Amino acid sequence: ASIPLPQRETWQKYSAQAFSSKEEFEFQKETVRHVETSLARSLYNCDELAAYAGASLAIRDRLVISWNKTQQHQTFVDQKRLYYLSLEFLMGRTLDNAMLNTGVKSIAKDGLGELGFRIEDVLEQEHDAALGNGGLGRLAACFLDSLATLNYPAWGYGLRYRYGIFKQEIVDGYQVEVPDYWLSFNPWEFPRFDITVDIMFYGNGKQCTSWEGGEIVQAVAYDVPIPGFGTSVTNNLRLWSSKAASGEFDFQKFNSGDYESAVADEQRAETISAVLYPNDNLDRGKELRLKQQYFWVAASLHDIVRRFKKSRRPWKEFSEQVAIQLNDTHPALAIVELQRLLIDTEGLEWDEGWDIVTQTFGYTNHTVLPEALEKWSVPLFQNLLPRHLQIIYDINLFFLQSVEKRFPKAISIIEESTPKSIRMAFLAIIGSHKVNGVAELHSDLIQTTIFKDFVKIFGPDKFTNVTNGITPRRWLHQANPRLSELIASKVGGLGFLKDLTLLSELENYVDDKDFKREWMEIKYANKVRLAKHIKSANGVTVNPSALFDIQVKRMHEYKRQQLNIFGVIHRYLTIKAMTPEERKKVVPRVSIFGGKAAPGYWMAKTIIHLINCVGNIVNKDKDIGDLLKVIFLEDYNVSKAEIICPASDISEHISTAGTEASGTSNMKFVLNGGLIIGTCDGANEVEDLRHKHFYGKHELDPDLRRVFDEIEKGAFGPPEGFSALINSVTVHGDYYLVSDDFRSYIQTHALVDEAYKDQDEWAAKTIMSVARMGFFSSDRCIQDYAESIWNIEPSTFEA
Ligand code: B1H
Ligand code: IMP
Repeated sequence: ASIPLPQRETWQKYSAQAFSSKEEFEFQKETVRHVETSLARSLYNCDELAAYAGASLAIRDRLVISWNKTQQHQTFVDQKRLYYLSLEFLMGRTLDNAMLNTGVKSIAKDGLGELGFRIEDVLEQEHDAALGNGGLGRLAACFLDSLATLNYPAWGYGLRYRYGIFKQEIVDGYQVEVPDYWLSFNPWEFPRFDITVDIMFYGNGKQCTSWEGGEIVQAVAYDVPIPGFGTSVTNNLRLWSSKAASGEFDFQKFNSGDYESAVADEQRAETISAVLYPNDNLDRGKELRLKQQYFWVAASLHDIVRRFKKSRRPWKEFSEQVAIQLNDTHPALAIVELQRLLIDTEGLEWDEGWDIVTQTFGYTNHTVLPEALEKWSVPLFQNLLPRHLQIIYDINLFFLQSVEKRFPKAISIIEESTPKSIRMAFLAIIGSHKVNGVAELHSDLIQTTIFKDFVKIFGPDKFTNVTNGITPRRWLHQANPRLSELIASKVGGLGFLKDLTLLSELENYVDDKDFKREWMEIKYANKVRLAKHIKSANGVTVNPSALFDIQVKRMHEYKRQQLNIFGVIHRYLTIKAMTPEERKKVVPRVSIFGGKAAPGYWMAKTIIHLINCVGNIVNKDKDIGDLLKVIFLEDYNVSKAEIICPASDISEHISTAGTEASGTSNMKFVLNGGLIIGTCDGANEVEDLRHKHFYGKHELDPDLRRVFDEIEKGAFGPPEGFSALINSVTVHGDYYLVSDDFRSYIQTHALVDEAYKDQDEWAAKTIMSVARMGFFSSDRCIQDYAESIWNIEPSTFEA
């Protein structure tokens, strides 16, 4: 419904202008106006939350103008767009980022000051948008920032969960999950009640070319503006929310007096987008999860196809206009759904359709862990999506026919288990034109192990690597403004935030005394800030001069927080056994942990409990004092990470060799001037070691034995709670090779202690590390995708 031609000139006369930094932004005036008119408050009842709301609405107004202009421009030029399909977008807070990206933070800071508020307190009011579990979801958020910053026409598509990842509380040392209802006030989303798609489930697809008689649920679009840094391009993230379809069906129920069951229908429909599955690197195969996937994929594809059709191009141009990236296999159903639309609805021949499909999709693999590779039970799938199952069988049949006989069942999409299951990774490979891993080692590994047969069939060109990256805007400029300023003063201004390779200039300052002093002062100030947080959250006083050793990430056995806490116990026992003279040489340490365990992951919860129990003993031990403190930070999330990453001296990335595809917090810590401890490559040795544990004799390292003895003696509380954790190492084959790596882990920490004593050399090491971080920007990563996979071009417009 656009405005008729004769009235458009008038309309344009009154149309709001896009924000330009030259234009005076009357922040105070607009904030007060929003507090008074949008919120109906006044100077007599404006608390920090209202100030946050008013400021957000004022900033939002600017953002929305650029957003509308960007969308109009992109529609007008009608070039190829990227669609990034991800079940997770771990965005964190928006206001601070929006102010920095649009260049109005200092105006807002001063303005809020004049109005009687500290900007830090106002920013604290915002609830994190936590629609993700961990690295995979945060990666999607960094990608959106880079796509907009680099002016690419790109949309994100996801689900608008009513509950994001649960809030973690620690009660008596145990994790307790609390629902995360984050939508009570969210100024950053725009409901589009006019943009809806009806999505069908169940029914029957027996006639081979159609699907009918199912249950219908409605998808409603909610749009979120994604501003680029230092550009007027503002892209769109579209999240779908489920509600009952408002057809005659409902009216009949209402009219016939069946009010209760009509409401029950409504609730069942709303359940689809109600909650994010809280598993990281784990597939549980639940029907509701499959419903979520299809609901989101079908709504998104419908929208993408509708937009494509507006330009009336022939179908063969589809993949010249549309690139769709699959963030892991969670959206792999999109391959099947597009083929279904093309052959069932649009009437294309199978082969015509299939060419379009395979030219359109790219698939990113994020994990080799077998328990994380998605499989769907065929009976469950058949019941929910009968027509899609037929299409999958056809895709599989044509694929198997096309390859030589020598490939056995190993490459079939259908696994001959009981019941049979659908291997989503295989479907994703077969239906895409490119498959990529997320780090050099990981990409090599998938090509030589889980996907090696497909490399033989399709050739090596279909497989590639795109090393992950992070956005330096949020993870340096926003999280660590002082460091960002200091760097800017040496590398020719803030331009490095858009070209991170400029950091290499810092190599010239590794011997600059003044620079190093300021560098270390900033680190110290960031540690003081974290120490304050620890004091208020944990009630423990930590010394900011101590070495801060941090491991924050989802709790998982493969990530080996257990190795870390066993090492901490070893350190504790070692210090306890020292003479006062020896103790003088000890480098004081604060071991900091944080991360959520999936609610059903019992072993991960046990590790959290052990960390808290150890902290409880060590932190109260007067004999140890400041030499060692052990902290578990409750409810690790994006906004806490922004405080934590700038405050590390050392961070830990110690997963079992070959298990962590990439990791991205490693990059955040180094970019903020921390060093890291990490596992070397060794994926090939892992299987041999596991075999030895099972069949050979394995002598437990005596120091690790001592750690276990102490736990078993009850030094940290009733030992029964920890027996499964110890047994997993001593009795059950030590799958994650904790005992194999314990010695070298302890030795590495000894090296760290020695290195930390020479603060000057330490400063030089951290500066050198930052100088070499240029590669790890998500801008480089997105450029790589754009050129080698998506074939899209940037596009700007006159603001
Ligand atoms: C990563 C996941 C993941 N890999 C299944 N795989 C999920 C798998 O809900 N699920 O079923 C959720 C998440 N997440 C992470 O991706 C890797 O472990 C990291 O190493 C990597 O840095 C990150 C981004 O590529
Ligand atoms: P869609 O492609 O129809 O989903 O539209 C996406 C956005 O592009 C809309 O919200 C508008 O901001 C903009 N837009 C859509 N159609 C037009 C058009 O015909 N001219 C200019 N902008 C448009």
